This record gives sequence, structure tokens and C-alpha cells, in this order.
Amino acid sequence: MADTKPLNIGLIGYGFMGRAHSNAYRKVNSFFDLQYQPVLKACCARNEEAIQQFAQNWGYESYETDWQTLIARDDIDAIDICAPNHLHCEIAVAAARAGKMILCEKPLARTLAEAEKMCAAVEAAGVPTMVWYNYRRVPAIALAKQLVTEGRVGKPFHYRALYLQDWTIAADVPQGGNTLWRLDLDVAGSGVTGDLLAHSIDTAEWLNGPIQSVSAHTETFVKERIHQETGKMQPVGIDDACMFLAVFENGSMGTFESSRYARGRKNYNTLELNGENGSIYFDLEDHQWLQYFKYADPSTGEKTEDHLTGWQKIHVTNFEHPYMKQWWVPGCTIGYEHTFINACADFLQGLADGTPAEPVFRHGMRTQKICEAVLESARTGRWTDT
Ligand code: SOE
Repeated sequence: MADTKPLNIGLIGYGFMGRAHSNAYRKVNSFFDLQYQPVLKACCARNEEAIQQFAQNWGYESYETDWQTLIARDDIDAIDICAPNHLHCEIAVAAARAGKMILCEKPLARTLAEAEKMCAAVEAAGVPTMVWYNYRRVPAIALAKQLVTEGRVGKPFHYRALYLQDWTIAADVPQGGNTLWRLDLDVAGSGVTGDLLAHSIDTAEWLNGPIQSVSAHTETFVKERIHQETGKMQPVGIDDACMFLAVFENGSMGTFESSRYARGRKNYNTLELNGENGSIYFDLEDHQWLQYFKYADPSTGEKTEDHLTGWQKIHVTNFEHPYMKQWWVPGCTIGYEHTFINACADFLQGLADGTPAEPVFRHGMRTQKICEAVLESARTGRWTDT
């Protein structure tokens, strides 16, 4: 588009998320009508051969092997942090001081203390931020938010979330290093709590408001694993599984469960919210659909249940559904990668409007606070306020 404003991106990291974000930058302006247009200016990682290849594959104009050099460049407007969690804080603080906008992959940090530092730095610098909690941009989850806002769930009673995977069951899966840093406590900060439940918590607070207190239990099933970097058998410090109870400020009760030991579950992320007027249910492995049970009219509260009442399975592909008018014709689905493109579009639109798209760092810090309360509760065996 001739009259778009370029937004020069400097992306750090080249793994799964580096690919997902790069794809979003490349596609976003072809599907959304936006003032800003990301330019793939530079990518960055320590491994020169890998980052050179990544730059070539995704069409970056240049690459760096030192993130400080990247941040010092005048031709970079926004830093996108896709590096492992232990680098988020240092990079974000430096990028904020250099006046760069910052997009950061979730979770915002390893700990609440790091998240607070990051949040203080970006707020002092006044730079726009976004945390890539991409599931808010699944059209069916965005539709769930709309139904809640319209009062179709009404007074909430129960929130139920599961986030299950199975890729770390084998005891010979090593920890640490490329792709497996999520198993290394020093790098990741925690296990399923920060990696998977952080998603569930972000979505839950978005849909059902603040969590007030939690009571948690965690388990580490495999106690020692070879560390890829040292070659030695080392203790495993992360939580392999976590379950917690929650009380929301609105009085509803929540249950959350996450594991990387749920055989057969690959990326099984579900939520259900039950209220006085109705219920909603979502399953990421079937993410084109939102299920809705209507019991009562949202405006009058009058019961509408009759012999035809039942769960509706809404195929979220119509033009009137969130994000879908930007994509294909009704009935034609979008996928996982589109959640990042939708998020990117919201960020760019937010820049144009002057109201950065949520979640910003402050929301990411809030999620971190709950993760920390969950882990503390698991340690102490007590209910913990958030
Ligand atoms: C872990 O396997 C992981 O890649 C998470 O880190 C992502 O945030 C999640 O969306 C998919 O699973």
C-alpha cells in the first residue's frame, strides 16, 4: 500500500515463535487495511549460521548476532522478543531505554519481579507494548468475550480450564538448550504454570475478571534429566503438571489443570464458563467452533428454555464474527498462524488509534502475579491471594 507508514521490526530469536511472528508481519497488510506496515528490517540470534538462514528464509533485510547491537540501531522502531524467557527482562529494559516499541512473546518474564521491572521500564519510557497471548485472537474466543459482554452468560458461577500436552513424558527427553529450554527452570522460570497456564489465566481474566485467590498443587514426574548444554544428569526444577482452584472477584469458582503428561493430548486448551443466563465452551483442538447454551434472554433475564433448547455449536467463520471479515468467505476456516496475524493487526491498529492493543505489559505482569501465587501456594500448601 502506497501510503502506509513503515514500522521497522527487529526480531530476536528464530524458533517456533520467531517463525509465527515473522509470518504475521509478512501477511498482515495483505489482509487488514492498516496505516502501519511492518518491515522485516533485522533479525537477531547468537548462532550466525542459523540466523543468516532464518533472515533469508523470511526475507529480513539484515541480521545481527548481538541483541544490544540490534537495539542500538537507529533504523529499528520495534523490538520483538522471541528469545527464551530468561532473556526477556534484560532485553525489554534495554529496548525501553532506547525508546523502542516492544512486542514480547509470553510469558512476559520468569518471575513477577522481572515482570515488574519490565513494566516500570516501558511505562517510564512511554513506549507501546504488547504481549503475544495469541489465543485472545482466536475468533471463537473473541466471540466468547463478546457473548460475555452482551450478558449472555450472566452472573457467572464456574470457570473451568484445561491445558494439556504430552511431549515430555519420556524420561530420556533432555532439558536445556535449543527447543528444550522450556524444561530448564533457570531459563523458563517455571514449567506448565508459566508456559501453558499463563495462557489459560490470561484468557480467564479477560473473560471472567480478576482472580482473587488460588490454591495449587504441582508435580514433577521425572526428577532428573540430562542437560543438553552440560551433558550431565541434573535435577529437574520445573512443574510438569499443575492444578489449582481459584476464586474470582465476581464470586465465581475456577478450576485450572495443566500437564505435559496427558498422553494423547497435544495442545488441548479448553475453557467453559457457566452462568445464570447461559454457558460457553471452547476447545482449541476444534477451534473453529464456539459452543453456547442459551438459558435466558440477556436483556430481560427471562427464561427462554423450551423443548428445542440445547447447546448450539457456532461455526465461527461468518463475516460478522470477530476478525473473520478480513479472511475468507463464510464456512472457510483459518488456523493457528492467523491468531498471530490478528494480534499483529490489533497492535498496528492500536498504534494508529493511540490505544495499544491488549494485553500490554501491565496485563502480562498481572498474569505473572497469578502464576507466582499459584507456585507459592503449591509450595506452602495454602490459599494465596493475588
Ligand atoms: C509449548 O509446547 C507451547 O509451544 C507454548 O510455549 C505455546 O505458548 C503454546 O501456545 C503451544 O505450546
